Amino acid sequence: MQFIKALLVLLFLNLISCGLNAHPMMKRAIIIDTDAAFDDLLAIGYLLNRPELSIKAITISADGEENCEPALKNVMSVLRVLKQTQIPIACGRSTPLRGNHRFPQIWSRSQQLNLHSQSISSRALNPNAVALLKKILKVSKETVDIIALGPVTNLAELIKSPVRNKIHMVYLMGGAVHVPGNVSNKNPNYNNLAEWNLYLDPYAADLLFSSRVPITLVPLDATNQVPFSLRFYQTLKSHAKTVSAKFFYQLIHQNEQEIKTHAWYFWDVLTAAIATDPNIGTSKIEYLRVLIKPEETSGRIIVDQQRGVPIHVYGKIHRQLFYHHILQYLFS
Ligand code: AGV
Ligand code: CA
Repeated sequence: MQFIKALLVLLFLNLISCGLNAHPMMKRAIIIDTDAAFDDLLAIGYLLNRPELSIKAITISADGEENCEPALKNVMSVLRVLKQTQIPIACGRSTPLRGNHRFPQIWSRSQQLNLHSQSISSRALNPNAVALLKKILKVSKETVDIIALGPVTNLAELIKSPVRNKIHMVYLMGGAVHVPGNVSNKNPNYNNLAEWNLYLDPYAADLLFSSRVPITLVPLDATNQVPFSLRFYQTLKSHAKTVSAKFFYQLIHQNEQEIKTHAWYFWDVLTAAIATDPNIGTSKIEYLRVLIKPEETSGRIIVDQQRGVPIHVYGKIHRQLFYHHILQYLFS
């Protein structure tokens, strides 16, 4: 009798724990929207290496740092190295929804990266990112997080569709809230308050912000705290032992010059890390809005208690914890 009682108690406890933990093996669904620059590739590598995530698709914002074809090739190189070529990828349109802001062509690093050995089918070059995003959201049983690492052109088109209700959170690298922007770095007299990702398609950024889709913003205020320091670069070198760590080290090494001039940050990698570990920094709600016009302030974020929308904004970052994550998920 005693034995049966104990068995029943055990059975009961087991049922409760299953109920609390309905799908212990369920992975968190993620979509990455990226302009496939060099730190985007590190961010993608980081996310692919996090075991608790399931990356459902990678879409290219082709009006950012890279055009569609080199961007696809860059992303495919990462998928090959990490043996995850089954993940669907698609290009978005190559122009902003409105306006004519563009990246300086010399910043396109894909030629330097020399990753272009693979061939791309002409079908992959069709700008069907928005269709892929809609499909993934439609078939997904649970809500999906989107990690946005470039201009938000694709997302602004996506949120016109009712499937936007399946978006749980957009983690966005972009903007400068209480610090100067980076668009003016090459020309200090020009729009010194905007950040590149929002500047390239300010109209799309405004649509996304005003849509009320939940946004967690990782602006320059946060990313300025995680530079590619020379010291950390040396640490990465000594950790580059596996095939994939060597690949990522090589990517970084190709940009040694920028790292030495202190112009580089782990912009997108920090955003990916925050999406997976919110305790890497602290955030608070701010009421924000994106300016589209006039040109001198186009793409700039302003705090506006009346007309702004509530957004989770990251401020202070625990730099050591973040660097530790890079070593653990990109270099081991
Ligand atoms: O503004 C930061 C965004 C991030 O998504 N990008 C780089 C990251 O991928 C644009 C950018 C700012 N400064 C740059 C950038 C620079 N000096 N070189 C290339 N891209
Ligand atoms: Ca980027």
